[in-house]
Amino acid sequence: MHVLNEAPTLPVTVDDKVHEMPAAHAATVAAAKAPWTKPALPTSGDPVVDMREAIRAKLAYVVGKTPATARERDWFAATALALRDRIVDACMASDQSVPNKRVYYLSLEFLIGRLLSDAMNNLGLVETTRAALADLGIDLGTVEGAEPDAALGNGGLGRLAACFMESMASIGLPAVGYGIRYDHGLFRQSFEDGWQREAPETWLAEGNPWEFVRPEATYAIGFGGHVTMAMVSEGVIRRSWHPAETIRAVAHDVPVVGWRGRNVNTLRLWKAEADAPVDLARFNGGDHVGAVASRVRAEAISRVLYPSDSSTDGQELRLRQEYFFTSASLQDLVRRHVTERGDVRSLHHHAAIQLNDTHPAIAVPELMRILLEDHGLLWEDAWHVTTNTLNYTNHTLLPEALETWPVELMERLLPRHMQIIYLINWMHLEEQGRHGRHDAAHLASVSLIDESHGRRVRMGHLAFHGSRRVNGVSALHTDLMRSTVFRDLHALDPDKIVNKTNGITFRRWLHNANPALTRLAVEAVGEGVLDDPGKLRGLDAFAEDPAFVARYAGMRRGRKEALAAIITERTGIAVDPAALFDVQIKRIHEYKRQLLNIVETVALYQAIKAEPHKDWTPRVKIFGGKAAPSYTQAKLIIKLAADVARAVNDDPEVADRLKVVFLPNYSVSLAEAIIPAADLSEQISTAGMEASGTGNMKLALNGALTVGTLDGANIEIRDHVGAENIFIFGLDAAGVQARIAEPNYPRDAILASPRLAAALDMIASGRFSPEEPNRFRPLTDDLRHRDQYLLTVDFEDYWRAQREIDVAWRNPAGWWAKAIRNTARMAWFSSDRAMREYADEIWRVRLT
Ligand code: 26V
Repeated sequence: MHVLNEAPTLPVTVDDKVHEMPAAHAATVAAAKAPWTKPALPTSGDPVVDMREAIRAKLAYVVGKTPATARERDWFAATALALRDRIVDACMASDQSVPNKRVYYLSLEFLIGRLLSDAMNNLGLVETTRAALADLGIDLGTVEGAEPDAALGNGGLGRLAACFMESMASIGLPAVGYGIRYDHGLFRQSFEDGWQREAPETWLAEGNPWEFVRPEATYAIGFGGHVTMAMVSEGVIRRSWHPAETIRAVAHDVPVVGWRGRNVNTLRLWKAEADAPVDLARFNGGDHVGAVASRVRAEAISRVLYPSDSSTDGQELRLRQEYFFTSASLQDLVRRHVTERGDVRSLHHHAAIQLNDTHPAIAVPELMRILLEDHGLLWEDAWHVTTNTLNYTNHTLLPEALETWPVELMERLLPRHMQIIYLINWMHLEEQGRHGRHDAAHLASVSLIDESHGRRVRMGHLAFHGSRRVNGVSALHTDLMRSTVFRDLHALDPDKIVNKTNGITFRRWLHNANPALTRLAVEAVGEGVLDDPGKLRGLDAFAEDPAFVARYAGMRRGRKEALAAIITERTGIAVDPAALFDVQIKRIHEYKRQLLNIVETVALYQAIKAEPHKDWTPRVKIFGGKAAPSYTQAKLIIKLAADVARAVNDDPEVADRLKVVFLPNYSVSLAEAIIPAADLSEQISTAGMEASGTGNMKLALNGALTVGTLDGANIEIRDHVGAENIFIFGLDAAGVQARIAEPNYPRDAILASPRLAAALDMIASGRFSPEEPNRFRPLTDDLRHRDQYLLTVDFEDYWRAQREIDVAWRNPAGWWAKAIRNTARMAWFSSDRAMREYADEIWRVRLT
């Protein structure tokens, strides 16, 4: 047997002691620590005047406009640039010393939305900026509205990464987020006769005032080619990779300022550029188009965000994106570590890397490759460093969303990595043998390669095996990880899987999105609530205080009037702000069961028509969310919602007691407008299928009552807000598994519920689609014969819960008491709490 690498045997520390810094590097670090003094720009002593002049200067000298010619977008750029200077000041003023340990958060998605209000609020400059702009005759709200959303994510996973970045900066955790600077974020959604249409999103069309381009942080990323082997000394073999193609990754930094401006972290997004802009040989040969072909191919990597989060289509470009950003990020952080500490062997003492789902799982072989090839470590040492630096978060157990890549594709695109994966796997399986586990079924289940339908690399298994800690995102989801997808791997190392229930940043989802509620909270329990969400608990004492309740209800009424105006402006539908606003906002997925909500809407419609004179509780059903462009069934669900909306909204017999609205182009900004106006939050996924949910937390925090299943974080929300303040229905995860195993479940459930049968019949009859009567047969046939998501089974209990909600709404004092208790008891769901738990138990970073 040969040795796996030729590196000289240097001592490797296996403990967690901090290393002595070699003298040469100590000097570099000392130079970096030289104190920074702020440029002595003139100041008037009046912060509003200073801000006004700063904005005027940016408008003139950077944007190149006068107040007379400036458009709203220009005012936004000028304001953002003026604020960015303050962020730089805050950054330079904060502790510049090298932290003992940094967190690196690798995510293919950061759904950050708009940044202006975040930055102003965290710097305490909202009122100063408002007054400065007012001096110039400009309304702050208009300027905020001119900022495009940075929609660099699909949904929950990407938004979680954005909340975590904000929280890490706020709690003073030194961190760098790494991702891709997509030219085009998530597509823009519009409706054409109720059908979803997609258009490219163009957030960078007029540049991005928040970012700093860092051409000095550029890395070469290889693809394809071949691997050579050389015997460098007796029995010592070194392999090296010779890529056929290299692409440049150029850093673009977005500063992330924390609460009260105390800390500033960086979100480093990579842009793909060609090694050479034109192929000169081809150009000179007259092939002018061919000469730029490789550039087009290279730059395609950061061109567009993949708009599906429901199934892997195994496209090569997606794998290229994953490797591109993972390699650039690892090269960057290893270089930073070596510059600061001099010795790559201590990487795990000073860096904790978090893999946000499996999208960066190629980090396992890539970090190994860097350590083996670029730094000459021995295999065992490289493996020690790798598996003590990496950690992996799983965000879904749905089989169709678990990433696997064909071995053949990996061998072609990343031949060296495939070799490393084979070797990791070989050692992993050998280890099983040493523990007496020779049975084929066990080995097949823990292998990094799935051999059952073609040979594919299981990215979840790879990330799991290469990580020190693996976490789920709610208590239930983590339990299911242990008992299902990762059962056998978990048995090998029972301490590896830990739970870290998700959280949300209260700065964005309470303070910025809902200043009226924030003011109420501050008045009731004091300013301290802005720093310590635990103080929200004090609101409990006001839940039945008539004066407070009146103000809380008034606050909600204001938000509902504002949302009603948006609804009318965007859909032409008039809604009554006094009605119950019933909200389901999230990606359109069968497991999230928007269809359950629509079928219940149809049943309610039939009930109203049957008893038109009954005193029905007025409701507005509000939907928002995008379907993946290739997800046919999800797009048909949107169309059904639109067709039902048309019938219901126009029916004089319903007389406004039921309205159905589908707001187009759901986004972070739209969420910020909807959530404070919601009375009811629909969290109705099939139990066991929603890993956590975070919209559920945002809505409950803002005082919406939840109607939900015992799924994901709903269970923990119930535990916090109290079972009497939430409406739970349906089967639990164990019940779902048991019921799926029973034959005939959809048929039995439909037979048992005449109401459900009638609603399905109405949809199937073409009543909502007279121009195409069979349009919704794919939906109704599926429910009648398959119903993978147990909609029919949960329907009756959902109906019961909804009628209970109708009754509860008719008792305003009771309703508002529940709503206030929801707000009061949601503090635990702050992403600050989540980040402290990660810091303690996964990253082992001490917070100062
Ligand atoms: C999966 C895939 C599959 C391959 C194609 C591209 C793609 C893109 C994204 C994903 C990730 C889907 C997983 C996800 O978003 N999970 C959500 O994570 C939230 C944060 O933890 C959690 O609250 C949601 O319950 C969970 O669905």
